[in-house]
Amino acid sequence: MKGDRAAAARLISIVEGGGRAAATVMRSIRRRPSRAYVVGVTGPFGVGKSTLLDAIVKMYRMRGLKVGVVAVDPSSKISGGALLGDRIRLISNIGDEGVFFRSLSNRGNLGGLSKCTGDVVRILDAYGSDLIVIETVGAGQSDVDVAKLAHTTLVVLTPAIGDEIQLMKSGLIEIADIFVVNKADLPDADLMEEMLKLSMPKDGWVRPVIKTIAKVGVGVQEVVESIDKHRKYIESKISPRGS
Ligand SMILES: Nc1nc2c(ncn2[C@@H]2O[C@H](COP(=O)(O)OP(=O)(O)O)[C@@H](O)[C@H]2O)c(=O)[nH]1
Ligand SMILES: [Mg+2]
Repeated sequence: MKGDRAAAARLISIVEGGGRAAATVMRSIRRRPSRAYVVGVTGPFGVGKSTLLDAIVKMYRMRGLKVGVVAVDPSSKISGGALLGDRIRLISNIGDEGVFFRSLSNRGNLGGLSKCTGDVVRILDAYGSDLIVIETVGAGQSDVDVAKLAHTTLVVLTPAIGDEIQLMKSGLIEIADIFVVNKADLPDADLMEEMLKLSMPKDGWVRPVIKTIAKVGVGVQEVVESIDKHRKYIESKISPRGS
């Protein structure tokens, strides 16, 4: 709570371990009201979530915000290398004391990953983060759960995901507050954009569809502006008089 980085890292490890020690940590952390704004970034594997996240974090850092990043990795054989990939890609923000990055894996944490993510968010909040970004692989229950933790949920897709039906079935459409069509340098980005624009508003919020080329930073500014706009929108719903 004094902003000690090493202490925060240690507390996260304790919470990952679970059991009595974790419960004790969380009991004292939960007494403190949360204040950080939480953004979820989800979508299928390889669409460019980490790349986009990295660019978004950089923009918020330029505003002087302290940022926490939680990458939830399902640690399957397929994505075994993703953990390292994420670490390397996020290197542009590593070494920056204003960014706290942590990967979580569900190894030995069966069924508890979502709970653990929530606890880690609370710890990074107590540590003093202004903004916390959670990245999940768009593969089921953990995404739906993460959407509950996040104030604003970004669903990242690419033009290549042509199969509309499969997309609907994945449940990703329902949880989005903002759609991002990344890899807009590939063909058919407009098609994907148009398709997503047909989706229903969520709680009266008309969900923006933003095309990006995250690897070169195109459209990232617009994504950040949409996050800010959505934040204002939900805050106006919670306290209409701004109190
Ligand atoms: N063509 C293209 N490739 C991109 C873009 N953004 C990211 N990538 C690449 O897509 C791959 C997967 O990116 P990554 O951020 O790891 O995806 P994640 O699995 O969703 O986190 C990497 O090779 C990136 O360089 C983009 O806008 N256009
Ligand atoms: Mg990633």
